[in-house]
Amino acid sequence: MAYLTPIAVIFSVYVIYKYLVYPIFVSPLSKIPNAHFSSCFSSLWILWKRYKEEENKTIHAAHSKHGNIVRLGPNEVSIACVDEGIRTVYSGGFEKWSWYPNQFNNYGVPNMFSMVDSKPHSIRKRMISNVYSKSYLQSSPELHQISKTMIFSRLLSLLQEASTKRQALDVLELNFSSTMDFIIAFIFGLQNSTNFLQDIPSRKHWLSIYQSRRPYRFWDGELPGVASFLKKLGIHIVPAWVADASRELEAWTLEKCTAAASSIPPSSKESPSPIHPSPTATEPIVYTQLHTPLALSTPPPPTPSLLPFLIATELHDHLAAGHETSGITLTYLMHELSLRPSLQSALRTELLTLSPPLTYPPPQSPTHDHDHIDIPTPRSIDSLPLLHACLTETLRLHAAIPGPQPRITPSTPTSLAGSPPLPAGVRVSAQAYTLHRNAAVFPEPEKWKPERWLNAGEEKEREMGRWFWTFGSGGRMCVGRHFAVQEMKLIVAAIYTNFTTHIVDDEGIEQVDAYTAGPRGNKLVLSFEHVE
Ligand code: HEM
Ligand SMILES: *[C@@H]1O[C@H](CO)[C@@H](O)[C@H](O)[C@H]1NC(C)=O
Ligand SMILES: *[C@@H]1O[C@H](CO)[C@@H](O)[C@H](O)[C@H]1NC(C)=O
Ligand SMILES: CC(=O)N[C@H]1CO[C@H](CO)[C@@H](O)[C@@H]1O
Ligand SMILES: CC(=O)N[C@H]1CO[C@H](CO)[C@@H](O)[C@@H]1O
Repeated sequence: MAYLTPIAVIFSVYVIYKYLVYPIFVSPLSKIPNAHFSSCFSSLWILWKRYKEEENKTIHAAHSKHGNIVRLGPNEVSIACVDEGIRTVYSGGFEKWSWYPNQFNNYGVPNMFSMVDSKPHSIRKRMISNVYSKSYLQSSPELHQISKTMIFSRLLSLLQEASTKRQALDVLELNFSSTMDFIIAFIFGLQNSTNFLQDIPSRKHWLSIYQSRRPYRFWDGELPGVASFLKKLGIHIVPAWVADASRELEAWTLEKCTAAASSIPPSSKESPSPIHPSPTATEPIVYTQLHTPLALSTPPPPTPSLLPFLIATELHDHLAAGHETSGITLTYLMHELSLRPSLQSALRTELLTLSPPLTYPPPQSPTHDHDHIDIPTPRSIDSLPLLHACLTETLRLHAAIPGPQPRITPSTPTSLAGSPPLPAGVRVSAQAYTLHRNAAVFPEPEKWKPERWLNAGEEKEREMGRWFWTFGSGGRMCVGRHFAVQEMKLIVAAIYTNFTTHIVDDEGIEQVDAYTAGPRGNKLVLSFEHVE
């Protein structure tokens, strides 16, 4: 054994200590129950579960067995509680993990969702959040105009035609279309919006490239080094067309930004005079909101040519985050309602109290002049209790983003769920899927029961609210949640005022185990019948 020099001995002892003795026996994490016997010294098990798309299910099972905190890898834990749980992790001091920028940058440029550091994040969020606040959205003349156009000229006329012809519809695709048209019109202006509801070829093209990339997300998120190393050796685990698909979508968004820029009068780029909303044109609200402060920001963008990308990376994320999550939620809500005809009629009774009701064709407009029809105020739709309960319960049971939201422990050692203080740099996450299945808070958690949100009593409602995590919490909570809720309530109200729905084909309705979790079958086919 002549080659075993003292240096090699010291090195081996160090390696054994660092990779076995320390994580298994010494690390504060060693006091936390292991999800798998190997979790204390290896991440291979959890990586394998992620690769097989079983992560969320696996983590849920581990919490059911071991309690509110489990160890997933030598340097990774999952939590499933509110106190010393999501309140500690998501309300300050814990930055996002590199998993976000690895997957969610666009044009190679970070956006609000993918930024790791809280400082640039909060500057960006301050620029944007006003136009997504509830009070802004409820009183925005642009969104009012967009809503009338979407609901009466597009959605209801399309459903009326389908129901008259007794044609069943794939509501998943329909929902992606209506939520896309809504968010795009709000960001870029109605004149430069999509019309995915009616323009089926563009819709199919866009959605199919967007979704085709999903199976390759694992590599970018978890093992970005491995994919790029193998690529250098000429092995493409992520096919080249995935990058091409992303580039095509990014180019599409940049084009929309250019169009929005040209609809702001050039003389007043810094404080644009609003376009008066009309049935065909509205101000590009989010584009303008972002363009002005970014163009004037100090320090200025490193090069002026970066400015378009700073804007586009953000807006590209909003339209992606905005259409898919809301489309999935609407699909599950319509599925649950389609299973319950008597609930549909109770809901319709409630909807007919709106003033004016959302009946189609709209009573005030014999001429189909959309400037003269009106829709109920967002506030009045928002305050319908049964509609609210049905949506909230869907967001709970079928959270569109059900899985872990990874963060990193800060330099101040922090205890979680009764653990010893954890050192800096540990990956920690919670998942809505598990928080929403706490039977002490949500009895019979697997059942879709809107009544749990009706007359729950103040204390119970507060408790359920603390555990409700569909939109995350803290500084990185979903900025689009009020937009999503307002849009979804309006769409559901418009549909169930006029139609009843029945299931034609719901095969594969169960949710996939993925970051954004739609139905495995990628469809839900319903029939729409006129209300007598
Ligand atoms: C049902 C609909 C929606 C669901 C379930 C949802 C869910 C979420 C969740 C869970 C997060 C937090 C992620 C984390 O903590 O890492 C988030 C963040 C975010 N969402 Fe949504 N979202 C929805 C709709 C929207 C819409 C319509 C927009 C459009 C603007 C949007 C834009 C964003 C953005 C920009 C962030 C990042 C916020 C930040 O980091 O400060 N979302 N969303
Ligand atoms: C944006 O809208 C303007 C005004 O209607 C139109 O001239 C232009 O072609 C549109 N651009 C795109 C990319 O949709
Ligand atoms: C819209 O709803 C009203 C009342 O619920 C109903 O009388 C009318 O037939 C519906 N319109 C369509 C197109 O089904
Ligand atoms: C394997 C898999 O798809 N798991 C998902 C569970 O949820 C997280 C975050 O929500 C996703 O990133 C994972 O991909
Ligand atoms: C049934 C159906 O048409 N489903 C479509 C849903 O959307 C994806 C892309 O988003 C299409 O690939 C599916 O064909």
